Amino acid sequence: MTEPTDIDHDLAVTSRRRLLREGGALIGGAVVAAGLAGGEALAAAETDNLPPNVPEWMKAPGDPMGSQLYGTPSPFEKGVIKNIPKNLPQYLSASGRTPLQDLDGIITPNGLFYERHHGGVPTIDPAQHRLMLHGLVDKPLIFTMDDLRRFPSESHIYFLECSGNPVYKKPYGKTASDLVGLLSCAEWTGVSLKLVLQEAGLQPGAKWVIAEGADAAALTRSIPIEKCLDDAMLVYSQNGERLRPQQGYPLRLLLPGFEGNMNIKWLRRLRVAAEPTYSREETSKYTDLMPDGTAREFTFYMEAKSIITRPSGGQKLSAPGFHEISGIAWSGHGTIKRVDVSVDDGKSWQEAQLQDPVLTRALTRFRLPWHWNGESAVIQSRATDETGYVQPTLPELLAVRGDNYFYHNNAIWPWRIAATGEVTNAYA
Ligand SMILES: Nc1nc2c(c(=O)[nH]1)N[C@H]1C(S)=C(S)[C@@H](COP(=O)(O)O)O[C@H]1N2
Ligand SMILES: [Mo]
Repeated sequence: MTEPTDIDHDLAVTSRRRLLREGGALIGGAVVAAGLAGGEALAAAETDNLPPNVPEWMKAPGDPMGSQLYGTPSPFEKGVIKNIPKNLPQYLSASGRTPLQDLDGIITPNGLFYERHHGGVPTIDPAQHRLMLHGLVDKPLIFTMDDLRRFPSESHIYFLECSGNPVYKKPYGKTASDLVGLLSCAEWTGVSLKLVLQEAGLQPGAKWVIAEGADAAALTRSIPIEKCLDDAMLVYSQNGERLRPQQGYPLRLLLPGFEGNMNIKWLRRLRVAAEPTYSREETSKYTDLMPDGTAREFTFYMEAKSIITRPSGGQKLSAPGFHEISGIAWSGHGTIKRVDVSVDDGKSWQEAQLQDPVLTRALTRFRLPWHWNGESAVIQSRATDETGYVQPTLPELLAVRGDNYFYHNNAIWPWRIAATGEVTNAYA
């Protein structure tokens, strides 16, 4: 117990015991009172920092300015990191997932943006980087980064998702991140690809743009011209700062709503062509085999999908009573129209509230207030996008696509809540 601070002078000095007794009423209900009582479990030294005492961090000035020239999260948040599987070789072909269950809102902080590389992360000097534009154009051009920054710029919030998110058959993994963490959302700034193509002048017969990355994989994909003349962007900034090396510094292609793989990072070349190039990544990979033996190639759009991130796998409900169910929904085809949530293993559904802004081809946050009665339950969410398309269940998806399918799994993922409050993957 120490000196009261200024704010206390008109208050009677309260004892810790009295606060605990009245705390629930003061801050609104049993949930919070239980939280205060939880403080009892703290070590004696730590309770010195609890009300009504003045905590130790108020007794001396904090760290001076300048101790961090680039900010980092609180040391108490050190567990909120990318999810990088330890059992997989992470050398050339690598992936690291966003910890979706630890994030709020719709924007992924740059340090937690998912990564997927096929030839490592190149270190590119922007002064030596060029974008070459050639093929079926009137005037082939080579741009420096400065040239590209002289074009009028634009910023948009879009999600990016790998089409192997998750692999198709058995949704393995414990957490939301394990399941669909190859998904992130950022505000991207760059130049409209249409503007840059117009600068070179498209020739008749220009139907595809072949994009190539400057990494050791020289990752190459064919993009239909319609997309290039619509909302495609050449991006140099992400959430206000320059792209991270992992996201394609200094320049990447951003194709809103299209599968992650087509969003070429470290972009060095655009060749305008009459035909697609049939690269490895669009034939042997990212193509799905249908039950009738035909290959579903050039699928492009990521279909409507959603997942509950809180409560989700690996978390634990502390006690029965009020819990907010919260999650994210997205669709490559446009905006999310509605999200329905079931708390009774799919028997009935309730419409969740969508958090503004609801943006096209961006993550949309949804919420549903819930009273957990303390019994085991299965909870899940189902997204509907502006086209009216409804996210399928896994059995529905398997019935249509069969056993040889591999990518593009947009099924519903139910979470099982045990009577203990523990949350697990209901399919695991
Ligand atoms: N040049 C290049 N571009 C690339 C890749 C790559 O390995 N090299 N990976 C692709 C894949 S499979 C995905 S899912 C996205 C991942 O983008 P991110 O690492 O910024 O999340 O980039 C795509 N663009
Ligand atoms: Mo990917």
